[in-house]
Amino acid sequence: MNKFDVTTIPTELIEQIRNAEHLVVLTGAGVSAESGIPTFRDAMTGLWENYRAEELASAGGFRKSPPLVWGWYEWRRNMVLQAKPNPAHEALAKLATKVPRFTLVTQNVDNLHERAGSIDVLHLHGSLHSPRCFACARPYVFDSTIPPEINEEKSIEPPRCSHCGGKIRPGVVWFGELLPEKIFQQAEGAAGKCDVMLVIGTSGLVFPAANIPSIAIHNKAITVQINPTSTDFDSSVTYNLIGKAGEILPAMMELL
Ligand code: BV8
Ligand code: ZN
Repeated sequence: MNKFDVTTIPTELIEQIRNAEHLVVLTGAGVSAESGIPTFRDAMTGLWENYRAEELASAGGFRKSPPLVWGWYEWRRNMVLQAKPNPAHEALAKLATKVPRFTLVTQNVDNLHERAGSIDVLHLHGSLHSPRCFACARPYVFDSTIPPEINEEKSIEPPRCSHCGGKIRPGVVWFGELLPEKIFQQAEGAAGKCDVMLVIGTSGLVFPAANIPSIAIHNKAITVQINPTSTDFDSSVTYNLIGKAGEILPAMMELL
């Protein structure tokens, strides 16, 4: 794919971001792609290639085969801990300082936004870094910050809860599970009040997270999609910037 041509960023968009009262950003797996983190569907490789993501990322999938699912999450967590935030994460952390109000909502379960300096990130789908007991929900603390060397893809027996002996599960929201209510309400509220929203690196296939941009569009906010491929948002956003987040966002910051 050829490099994004920064001169195609409309000047009126830069003005609109500069004058934004409340800027909301929604990110999906695409914002971590340039950190080398496979997007959700790309993560179905090796041991997991014969499974649908919706199957593994579910309580039923975990009940059926805890080691297969726990191994998938530990492989993903290990990748995240070995990865670094990319220029897209860094640009968003800087962007927060340019406007009076800024809300960052993410569908991602990695901690790359935080490691780039973003604060108060609303994680709609939880986090790889906050496991808990599947039985009593007590939080579990990984016994070492550097995960076991899980480079190859393998099944791993999940650890046990020291309180009740239950299996430890990833701290993510699985398919069929409710999103964290307060966090989702905060995200919906921000989407309903913002005057500008950036929708970055999401295919918009997963609900109810995919409703967030529609709330902003309905609320007549200026909406901008940043994605190299087309999505259902193409025809309803104000601006569609076709390209990689790691190229477009730093270019935008230069112009701001
Ligand atoms: C629920 C954590 C209710 C786990 C994830 C309507 C309303 C409500 C629910 C539903 C509904 N219709 C269907 C449902 C059910 C289901 C759903 O949405 N299914 C889909 C498959 C149709 N939703 C649920 O189950 C939700 N729960 O609604 O509960 C309920 C519950 C109980 C009883 C009654 C009702 C829970 C959904 C949360 C699932 N958990 N993540 C984990 O990570 O393992 S979702 C997961 O997949 C990700 O978090 C992400 O949100 C989603 C998609 O992942 P990806 O495809 O990887 O990423 P993304 O979509 O962001 O696509 C990548 C994009 O990046 C692409 O567009 C690509 O072009 C772009 N890109 C690539 N490189 C770059 C780039 N962009 C910019 N720069 C680049 N360099
Ligand atoms: Zn327990």
